[in-house]
Amino acid sequence: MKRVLTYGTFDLLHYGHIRLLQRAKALGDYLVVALSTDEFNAQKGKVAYHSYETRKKMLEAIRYVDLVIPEKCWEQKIDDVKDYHIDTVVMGGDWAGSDKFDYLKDYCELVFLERTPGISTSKIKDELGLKEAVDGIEQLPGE
Ligand code: C2G
Repeated sequence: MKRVLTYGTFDLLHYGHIRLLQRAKALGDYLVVALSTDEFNAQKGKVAYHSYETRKKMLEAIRYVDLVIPEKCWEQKIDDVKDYHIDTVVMGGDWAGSDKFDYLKDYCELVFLERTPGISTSKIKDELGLKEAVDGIEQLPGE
């Protein structure tokens, strides 16, 4: 059984995410998704619209996904590869060459897939005016 692992925030789940998961699963038999926690997103400078629990439930409903685990820090990847007996780590091409992933090629196969053009979570937020709304909520005092 070939086991595949990918990482991400997967907020406002969209077709680009689905295509990534579909192609990642096609590279093996079992797909693990390491989902960024809300706390780790803060480290990445991201604020997800959906909570970790909601994003996890949405991913678990996707036929290509076999297991969702938390991504809590940049440094957990080697342990993830070992703990889950991973053969291949897959990411979108925007991560190709990144020092956050390149070292993994000493531990497993590393595959970068072309990103789906024309769609992203930030584009959705911008076009639906969510960015201001989310920023607005963040700025409300005391909540
Ligand atoms: N993606 C894609 N096409 C898009 C948008 C995203 O192929 N149009 C891919 C990204 O390349 C990534 C995955 O979908 O592989 C998840 O995207 P994000 O949720 O934006 O992930 P990111 O914030 O880049 O988190 O430790 C690594 C990070 O957790 C990756």
